[in-house]
Amino acid sequence: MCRAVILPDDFQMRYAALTPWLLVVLNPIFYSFRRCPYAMRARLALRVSNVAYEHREVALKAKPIEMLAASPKGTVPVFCLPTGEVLEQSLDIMRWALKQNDVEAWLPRSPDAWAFTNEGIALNDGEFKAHLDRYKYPQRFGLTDGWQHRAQGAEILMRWQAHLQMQPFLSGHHWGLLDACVAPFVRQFARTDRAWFDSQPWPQLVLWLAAFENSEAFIAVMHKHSLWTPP
Ligand SMILES: N[C@@H](CCC(=O)N[C@@H](CS)C(=O)NCC(=O)O)C(=O)O
Repeated sequence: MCRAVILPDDFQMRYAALTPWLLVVLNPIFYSFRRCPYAMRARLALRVSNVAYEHREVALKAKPIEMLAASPKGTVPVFCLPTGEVLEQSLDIMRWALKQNDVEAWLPRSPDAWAFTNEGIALNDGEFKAHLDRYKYPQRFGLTDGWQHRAQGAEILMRWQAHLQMQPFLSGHHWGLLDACVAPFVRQFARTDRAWFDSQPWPQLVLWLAAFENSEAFIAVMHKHSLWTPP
């Protein structure tokens, strides 16, 4: 359970219009893990939206029963709204947050921009994430090394490099949803062997990643929280 307030089952449907008012009096609860790239991108969107919420830092090896009761699938991030609605996907949390407040115009503004963003996120979360995991942890996948997957992940990064040669951000002229979704994963890829990453023929990608890692937003969302313990 997210909280002790008991709301009727059909509350969301009947009183959806009350959500902004409920948010004023009750903070949503956010279960997070600092190093998780999915949680990172959700934190980036929550921060820019300026929505108030209660941060609950969890250990993946000892997830609190409160989180598992709200979201039995057991992955972070999880976002529990005061209406009783539970968002269990980082992308849903990001879209929800930006729908509340998108002051920096992270959301795409045209159907074409949406299509490009959605395709890019699917590529990142699907193919790229699979290569990243196998490059970083080959033994977990019964591989002797991850070089093949590093090369395949690099092909995708070269596509980002091609975009960044034409525009400063993946989302266009300013940082947006696609950048925030992809950057935490590119960061993991880069950190596996930084010297190798920095010496590849993708100078714009290196600069884009460095700007992200040094940004106020990234530093803020990487704040170290103590583990949450139930009161
Ligand atoms: N599709 C999910 C993926 C979330 C995910 O896989 N999170 C990882 C941590 S980075 C997790 O919680 N894994 C469960 C575990 O390690 O026990 C999302 O976008 O939120």
